[in-house]
Amino acid sequence: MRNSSYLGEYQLRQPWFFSKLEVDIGKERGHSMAQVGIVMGSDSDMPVMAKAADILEELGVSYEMTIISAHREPDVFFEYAKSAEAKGFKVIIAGAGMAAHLPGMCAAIFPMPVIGIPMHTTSLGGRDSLYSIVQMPSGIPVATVAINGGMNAGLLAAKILATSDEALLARLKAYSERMKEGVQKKDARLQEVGYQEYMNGK
Ligand code: AIR
Repeated sequence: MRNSSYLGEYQLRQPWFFSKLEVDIGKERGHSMAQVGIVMGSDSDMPVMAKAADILEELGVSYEMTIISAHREPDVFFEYAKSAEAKGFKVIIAGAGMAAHLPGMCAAIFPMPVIGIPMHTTSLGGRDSLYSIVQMPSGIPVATVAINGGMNAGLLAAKILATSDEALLARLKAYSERMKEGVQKKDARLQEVGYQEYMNGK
């Protein structure tokens, strides 16, 4: 989805817009209330990055979502990465496509974990983004998830935060339990009706 009005529509539809408002109020007081910084190279990355935001919402983790292109506005990018620790971020989730330098450069500046999401691309199927993000030199790690792996990026950020947050850990365990029950329900139906009816009913 490369429609430039997409972001505006998404903001109107999604509750995170309201957390963003809270964060803006926090910013005026000189600090961010968000634990996770979600940053993407373009609004064309939004559908994938939204999946990270959705799971953080579900798990009750605060975040701030931003569009910054490391190539098209390097000064804005540098300011973002430099101020991220002071704003209170504990993890950054950075997604970009093509020559995707945003996650790696965030990791070069921000001293806490950076999770990189390689975007699928039409020309090279996302291998360009994947290699740009995963092949970091020694000393500057980026925890890279799958191509378009927005949801896992959000989950990984939550798991990192859960190492020092008992309540969040409990919510993550409950989430895993719901996932397990979902698979078991599917298998129970398969055993009951057989694969042909299962496929027809899908
Ligand atoms: N991008 C933007 N600035 C630097 C990079 N690498 C990436 C975006 C997006 C892709 O380029 O993250 O995945 C295409 O961006 P756009 O704005 O042309 O749709």
